[in-house]
Amino acid sequence: VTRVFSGMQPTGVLHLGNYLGAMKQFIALQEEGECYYCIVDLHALTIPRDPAELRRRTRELAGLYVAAGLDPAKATIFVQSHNPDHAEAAWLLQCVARIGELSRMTQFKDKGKDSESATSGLFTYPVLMAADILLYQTEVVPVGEDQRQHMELTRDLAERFNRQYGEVFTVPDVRIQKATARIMGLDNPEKKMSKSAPSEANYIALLEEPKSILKKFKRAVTDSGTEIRFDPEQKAGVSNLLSIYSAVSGQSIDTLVEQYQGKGYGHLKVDTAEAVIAELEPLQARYHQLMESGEIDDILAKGAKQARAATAETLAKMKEAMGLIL
Ligand code: AQP
Repeated sequence: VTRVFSGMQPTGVLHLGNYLGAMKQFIALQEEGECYYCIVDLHALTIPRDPAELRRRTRELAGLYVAAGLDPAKATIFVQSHNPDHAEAAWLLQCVARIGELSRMTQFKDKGKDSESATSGLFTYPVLMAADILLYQTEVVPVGEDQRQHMELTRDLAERFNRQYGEVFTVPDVRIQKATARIMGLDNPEKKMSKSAPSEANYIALLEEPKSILKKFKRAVTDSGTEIRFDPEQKAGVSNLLSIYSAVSGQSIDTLVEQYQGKGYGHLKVDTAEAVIAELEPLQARYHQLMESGEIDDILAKGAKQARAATAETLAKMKEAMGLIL
């Protein structure tokens, strides 16, 4: 069976981009692989957070994982900091990673490069991400397009470690779902939908009220034309609506384009909103039920045990290869 690992940060609200780009792949893969799905709370610390809010968001994300369809009987669902091997392996890998390659990470350049007060964790975070993945001898990592560069670094670090110290790691492959790899912001379809966007009009949160979802889609930025066709370059807004509608309805983009010939953007917006609401309604109902039941802490405790059991051997191999006494 294929080993699968991926994670999400318990920061901000989870949005439709995270769901379509990453989470839906997680759910599909749990049927065929040995899957580890992590809530990467240590990554969240790279930017100062309110501790109480971080704790709340961590449970919330676990609840969303399960409500969206991740099954703790099929996949290991756990919190990163509950398996101390991640932080330990990250240190070992920091002594393999180079300052030059970390300086080239675009996410670091965007978020922290010009700031003297950015934390050093923000700089080394891609190494922690590599440790997360490599510790599980992961073969496949389902992520959205924005993680491609971090995945290349992960592969480089695995190969370098294997060359320098002997074969310890599997070199993982990235899995990006082309059609939903980059869901764009509703208020600005030139940029990806993002939870750190300055305006709430940018994203649809997974727990958002139907009324608000409809309103945001109605106000989604499109273009001054009238023709509905799929052309991300010229018609980013309309194409984004088509991608979202197609992903939640299961209808192909070609079918949708045909269906909306001669109709206005307004129709497409309302129908996309309704399809999204229908997709999210059962998830929201399960989420509220689950959070009331208090089940989440048990699921996370079981996940932590399974995660620790899965990484002990690889961490020991890393230490031994690097010359530490076991
Ligand atoms: N717009 C997107 N379209 C498709 N996939 C996306 N992902 C994020 N945005 C989109 C994917 O979601 C997974 C979890 O991401 P994360 O928790 O690491 O957060 P992120 O990449 O930092 O997501 P955000 O929402 O964009 O947060 P900010 O604004 O803080 O950067 C990843 O697999 C990611 O690719």
